[in-house]
Amino acid sequence: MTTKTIKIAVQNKGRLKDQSLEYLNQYQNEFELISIRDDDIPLYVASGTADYGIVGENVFYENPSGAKIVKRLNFGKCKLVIAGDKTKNIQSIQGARISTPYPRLLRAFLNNNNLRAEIIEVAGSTEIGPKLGFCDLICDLVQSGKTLKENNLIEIVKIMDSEAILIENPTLTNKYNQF
Ligand code: PRT
Ligand code: ZN
Repeated sequence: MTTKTIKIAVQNKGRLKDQSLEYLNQYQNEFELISIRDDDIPLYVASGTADYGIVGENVFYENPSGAKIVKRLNFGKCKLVIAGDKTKNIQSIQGARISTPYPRLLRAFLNNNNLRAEIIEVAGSTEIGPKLGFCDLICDLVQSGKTLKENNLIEIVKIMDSEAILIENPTLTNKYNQF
């Protein structure tokens, strides 16, 4: 029987990189690492270019791919929230302009709650939008809450919790059982 080196897609730089490598170091196996931007990890795994991947749940659900979740990894914890200045509350969402790097997750939340709002997709630095008048509210990740505070923003509602997850190509189920 031939054994094939398992290919694992991990973030090439950024918040999940070091802990992803630390997690994989617990195993004896030789892995072939594919280092890419986190947004592309679900697609690489779903297409079979990588067998497994490590990515945040927020990225996994924002980029539907067909990859399957193997397990939650207990690092990279954060939450996706809608936030605004202190004059804003849950009623402020209806009709608001909300900027976010996660338009799909925000759209699903709005639809599930019968809310209508304008979604403005941005790549980053979401938190400076309201004070520049670019948007009324933001929808972004929060960990310590420091960035919201620095921008005089408060959480209005939580959309989801997120942590790093191990995902696999759907055709692989139970083929490798080292994880
Ligand atoms: O280049 P690439 O596309 O791969 O990286 P990226 O810039 O998209 O992602 P990166 O490296 O910033 O984050 C990777 C993953 O880490 C995210 O997809 C989340 O799953 C997870 N994660 C955990 C976080 C945070 N915590 C986090 N705090 N990702 C981003 N943040 C940002 C947040 O956007 C906000 O601007 O940190 C700021 C808030 O942090 P606090 O501590 O001030 O609340
Ligand atoms: Zn990214």
